[in-house]
Amino acid sequence: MGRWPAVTLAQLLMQHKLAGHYLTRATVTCYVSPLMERRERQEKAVHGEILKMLTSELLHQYAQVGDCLKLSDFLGFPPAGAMWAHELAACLIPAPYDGTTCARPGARFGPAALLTASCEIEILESFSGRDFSQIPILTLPALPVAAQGPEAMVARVEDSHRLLLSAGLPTVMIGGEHSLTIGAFAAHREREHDLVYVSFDAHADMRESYQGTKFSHACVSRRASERSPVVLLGCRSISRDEWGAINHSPQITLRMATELRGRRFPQDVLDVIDGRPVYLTIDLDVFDPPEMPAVGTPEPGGLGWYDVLDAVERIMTRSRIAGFDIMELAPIAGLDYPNYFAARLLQVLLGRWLPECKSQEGSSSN
Ligand SMILES: [Mn+2]
Repeated sequence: MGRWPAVTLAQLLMQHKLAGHYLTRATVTCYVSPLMERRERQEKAVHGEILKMLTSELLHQYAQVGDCLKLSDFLGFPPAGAMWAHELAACLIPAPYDGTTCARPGARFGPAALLTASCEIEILESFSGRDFSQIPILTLPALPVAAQGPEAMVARVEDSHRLLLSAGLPTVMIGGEHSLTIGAFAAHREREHDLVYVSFDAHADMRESYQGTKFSHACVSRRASERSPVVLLGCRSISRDEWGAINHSPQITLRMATELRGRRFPQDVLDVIDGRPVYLTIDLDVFDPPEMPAVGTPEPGGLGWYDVLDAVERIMTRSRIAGFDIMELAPIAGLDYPNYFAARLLQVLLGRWLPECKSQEGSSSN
């Protein structure tokens, strides 16, 4: 019980591509007998090389059809030492989409900018003291964009997450605009019905619909609130209608940026979460624009680096984070700092998050 199915990395890459391309529920699992797995492990060094060749061949095929780009591996590392999918610590899903962005577009370039910057940051992560060269993290090819519109793209994100989660893989999405979180959250919510949606965002994203679609970046929290309790942290831009929706819904807890600035954290938020699993979404515009200017819709008076990290740490003392995403990086040409900021944020969050996943994995297989 609790054993993750054995899926080779190459199969996973192929399945991910199929899921993105055809929106199917492609069969994800390929079970092998324990005996065979043991033999494979003995031959791991050899197979690792075969895997590498197979993977690069698959990626070459993607490039040929032009629908699935392989970006840099996070921190410049392929998932060293991992041969089977269940040996991976996490899968990163780059989602380069900004189809409903209404202010400055560019979030489609966010995943590539974050991953490129990540290749230059220190492998040893100072906050957790973890050596990331020893953590097998798979950076999947960029999710192919659905040209039909945001609903189709959200469905594609949902299918991809569902596929990876069914293989027991912890997922992290790199955006891309915030609307895609609707799909990621839906896939997680399907597996964990008591999931709480926790959002760090300058905006409430509580609109019923926006510019003709319910799958806009401005409607993310509203869609989540239809299924689960929602906690909005760091807000400072809310429309009159959104205030109405927030005040009328017992499902929603709102804490403005002023309540979190200065490394403070409203303790009562933990009572709302109350030990339930959390899906965490970070819209980078929650940060103060001088710290994080590379977002489509900046708002003054945001949170600082340590405000957010402290808050996440407080949440993790009481709850398990089921999955998370970092969204809305819209790179500014000639200004690299925000890309490094986003890359380091991903690394620090992974450093805090992954031990929890691994301990869970240990306890579930016993
Ligand atoms: Mn926002």
